[in-house]
Amino acid sequence: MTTNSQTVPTGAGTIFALASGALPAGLAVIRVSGPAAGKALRRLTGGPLPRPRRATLAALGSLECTLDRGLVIWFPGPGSFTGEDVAEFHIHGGRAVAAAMLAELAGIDGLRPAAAGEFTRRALAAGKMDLTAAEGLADLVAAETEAQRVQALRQAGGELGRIYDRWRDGLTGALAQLEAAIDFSGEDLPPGLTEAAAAKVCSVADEMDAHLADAHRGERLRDGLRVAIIGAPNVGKSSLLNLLARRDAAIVSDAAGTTRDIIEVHLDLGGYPVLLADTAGLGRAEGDVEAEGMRRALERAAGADLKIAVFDAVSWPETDAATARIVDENTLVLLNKCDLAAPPRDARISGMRTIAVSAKTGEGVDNLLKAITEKATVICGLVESPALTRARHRAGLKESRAALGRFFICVDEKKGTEITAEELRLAQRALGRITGRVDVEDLLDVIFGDFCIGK
Ligand SMILES: Nc1nc2c(ncn2[C@@H]2O[C@H](COP(=O)(O)OP(=O)(O)OP(=O)(O)O)[C@@H](O)[C@H]2O)c(=O)[nH]1
Ligand SMILES: [Mg+2]
Repeated sequence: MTTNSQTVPTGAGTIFALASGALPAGLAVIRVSGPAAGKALRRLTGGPLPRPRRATLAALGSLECTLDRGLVIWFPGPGSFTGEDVAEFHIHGGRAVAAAMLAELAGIDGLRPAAAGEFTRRALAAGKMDLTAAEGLADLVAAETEAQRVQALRQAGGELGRIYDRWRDGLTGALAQLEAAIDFSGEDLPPGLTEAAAAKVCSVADEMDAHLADAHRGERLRDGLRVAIIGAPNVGKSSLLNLLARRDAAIVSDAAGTTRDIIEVHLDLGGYPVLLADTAGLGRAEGDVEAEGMRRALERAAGADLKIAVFDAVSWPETDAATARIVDENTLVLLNKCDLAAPPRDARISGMRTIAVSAKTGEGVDNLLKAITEKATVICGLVESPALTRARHRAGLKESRAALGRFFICVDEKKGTEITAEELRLAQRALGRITGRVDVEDLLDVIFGDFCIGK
């Protein structure tokens, strides 16, 4: 079984920080964690510790003056977020109230302000969560859309970490069998020991391959789907962006070549995070600026998860060749300006069905939104098994899988048991780095550079 052997170096002492968001607000939450948390709670309430995990109303402050009236909650360790004694103060969210409370806490012996991410570091140190769960928690705080929230909540609950732990346990079992072979070499060994170990490893490798062949869906959902609007000048690309964004993000005019650079807007479309890009019209470049605009447009189209190719309904069935060339199965094909000319329902371009819209009247936009959401569900929708969500996870898994590949070669070529076992150890270690079961010290600064919770 997995043992939690993490040792996370954290600063000593009792830390405190504002755990809630920007002030002023209705409420603010200050969290204190460490051996002096109980002392801080008693000092600020002027009474005994309240019953654990019960919100209790108290006047907060010093003997001389009350700073605020609020709720306090006492979480004695180890049953707390950090595993240490934790006190929470739910106060009014005024700037002066929070500042006075923080100053009062700073004046208590043994207390100091928390460093970025320090509460989470302590939770990791106490084995309250693995590294993927801590990342999930950061993603949950950052989640802007419904699908992101669900993915982050699953990861924060440890779903992803449990899969990697299970694989690591599988490799540990196989390694134990090989190590037995090393220990008893020269003596009579049960036949087929290496083969039995290899069979175990094989099932882990198969699961890993399936997990890695996910078309980056978890990362796409976390980072946002990149959607590019492409088309000839004046077909209504910027009008469409503005309509979807519900604001005038891009300049619209009847002069061809209005948009020269890429204009991006962040949207929540059907629960999916979308980074929608308007681009310069494709056509004949009149000068260097137009040429560069077109180059950027094509580059964006090539890097997009989904393209929206816009054609003019008025000139249909004549279509712009440069736009038609980039149409593939990852493209939604639009005939815009259908308020001026209604194309037939079965109009196709480059073999793809078209969606008739009018960026001017909003006609057909519901169909477009539905089509985008359907594509997004295919590209990054949640599936039953949790998806990896960061390049860090992918790199660790690839490293682990590569070591397993070398392990299989060693088995096939009947290399020494010692060399064979070493590959398993490397694979196991790479998995352990993802969950922070090993080498977590090296990873923390990288990870905590990324986010901070509770500070
Ligand atoms: N009637 C009608 N006019 C539209 C529609 N969409 C856009 N237009 C008009 O078409 C002109 C060009 O619109 P834009 O949105 O600037 O077109 P664009 O594709 O971004 O053009 P460039 O940036 O120059 O490549 C403007 O006058 C718009 O008002 C539509 O659905 N119906
Ligand atoms: Mg434009």
